[in-house]
Amino acid sequence: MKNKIIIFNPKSANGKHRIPNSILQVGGSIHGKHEYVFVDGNLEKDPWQTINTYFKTGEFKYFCSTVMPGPQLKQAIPYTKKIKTLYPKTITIWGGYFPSNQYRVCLNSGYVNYIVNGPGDNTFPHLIEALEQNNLDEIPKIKNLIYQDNNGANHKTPVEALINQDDLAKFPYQYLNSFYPVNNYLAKTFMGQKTLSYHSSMGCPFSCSFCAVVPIYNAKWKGMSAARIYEDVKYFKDNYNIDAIEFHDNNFFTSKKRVLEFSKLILNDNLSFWGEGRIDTINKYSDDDLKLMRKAGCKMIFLGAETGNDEVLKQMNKGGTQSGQMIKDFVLRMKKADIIPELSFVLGMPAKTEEQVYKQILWDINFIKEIKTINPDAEIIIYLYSPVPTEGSELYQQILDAGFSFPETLEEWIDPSWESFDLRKNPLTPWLKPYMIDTIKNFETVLNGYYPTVSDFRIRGYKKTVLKGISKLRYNSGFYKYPYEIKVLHKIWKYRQPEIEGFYSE
Ligand code: B12
Ligand code: SF4
Repeated sequence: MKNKIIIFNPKSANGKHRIPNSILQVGGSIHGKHEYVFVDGNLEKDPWQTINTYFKTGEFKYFCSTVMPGPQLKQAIPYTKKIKTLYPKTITIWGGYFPSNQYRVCLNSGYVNYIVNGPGDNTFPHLIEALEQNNLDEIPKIKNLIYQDNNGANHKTPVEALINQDDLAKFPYQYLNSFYPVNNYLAKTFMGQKTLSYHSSMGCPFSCSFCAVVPIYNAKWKGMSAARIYEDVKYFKDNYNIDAIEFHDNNFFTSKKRVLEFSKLILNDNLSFWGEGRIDTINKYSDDDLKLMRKAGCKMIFLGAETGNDEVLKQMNKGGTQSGQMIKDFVLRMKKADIIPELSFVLGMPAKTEEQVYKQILWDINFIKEIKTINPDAEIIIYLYSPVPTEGSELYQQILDAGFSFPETLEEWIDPSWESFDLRKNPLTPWLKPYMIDTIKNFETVLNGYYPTVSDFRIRGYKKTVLKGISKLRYNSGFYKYPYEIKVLHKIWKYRQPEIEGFYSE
């Protein structure tokens, strides 16, 4: 009898949860070949108990976890450690953005055996096959794998070219449904009563120097065809009556042809959709293209504006043609197209002097206000710059020179200060001083008071009017310090910013 496999999604958010696409796709890669179970930490009261019950049967040999930085580490780390202590013969396999980027600390822990570096669709079945047949000579030949040999040396096998995404195994929705009713994942959001989360492409064709996608995908991107996406969408439309889709791709709008084909396919399905894209890419779409997308249901697009300063854009290696002026022109175009641009800004980039760091922050705050004047519906997401270990990049060298370093043990990663770092809320970067963080945070609070996000659909009517009213003077005068009155209202009304746990949903 073959050994069984646990595929685990550690808890990532408190609210209503999304379909765990990472583990779903990993499960799909071995579906029908190996016996496996899904454990979704988001939906289990006590995931450890569920996992332990499986292990107690003696039938399970593999503990496989997807791991994103931030809250998921709080279950991934202690559970994996405990499993290795209680069931030492277990083979532990991690995949996802955290272990792919921070593989040294994971392997050095001694309780993570294998890391799938980037896509697992071929790597995972190969690895399981090699381990099941005890064919250890095969391991170095498996692409996208990171592991430590018996002498403690780390090995990174070659990266596999991205596979044709239409060749991916069908996602095992029905099997997932046998563990957790899929209907429960279809949340009410600002877009619709039942929102499907879908991931239709891997990687991204750009190399922004601050982005965690780059070290893994090296500017490669491949997407499913519009027809394949539509197959799944139609399945959910017919079986679950969904009315909205959240595309979780890093860069959904990379191929205009694909987006327009998809828009045509869903034109009469009464759906709304949201996705992530780039300003300089979508700016190349014609007004008619935008019109078609809007008609098809495109309500909002998340876009990395990062900064309006062209010099800093260069430092970030946005790798395209984006400029401050383009951002302004673009938000106006989006206003005319009736699509909400959701712009993310990265504040707190390193600079030569403390004064320059602070000056840039104040400059960006004013730029954001200018954007809001051009298009008041534009949504603003503010992140503090959190370094990503892009070895060999100029920016990474700059941050190392400035005295920044990552934790050396996995346990340190679950320290609250590193958790905030992951959430891009407290960067622990030596050049960003506490007074600068205060300025950014206070501005953010005032901004969210004066312009509450539409994605938290509870904040409307009188709540919106009151928030706007009490924030107006601060917003207009630029006095952002101690905005306690706004914070209190945010707390009472449980205001949810979308950047940490996703859109408010119920
Ligand atoms: C959905 C999502 C979320 C959801 C999680 C919902 C859920 N189901 O649990 C929410 C909104 C909660 C979220 C939150 C955050 N997220 Co998030 N999230 C994503 C997003 C958009 C999609 C993930 C996904 O489903 N991908 C689809 C699957 C199919 O792809 P995949 O995960 O890469 O999986 C493949 C491989 O990686 C590998 N693999 C993955 N896991 C495993 C496991 C095993 C065992 C194996 C063998 C293989 C394997 O095989 C898979 C198939 O090929 C990604 C970006 C992206 N496009 O992936 C960001 C992303 C992972 N998030 C990110 C971040 C930073 C966060 C936050 C910290 C937010 C913040 N403030 O920025 C928070 C906090 C995390 C938390 N709360 O735990 C970053 C990680 C960056 C980094 N530094 O590593 C990403 C990459 C976005 C980005 N470009 O910045 N997130
Ligand atoms: S365009 Fe977005 S996803 Fe692509 S490298 Fe830049 S920040 Fe990362």
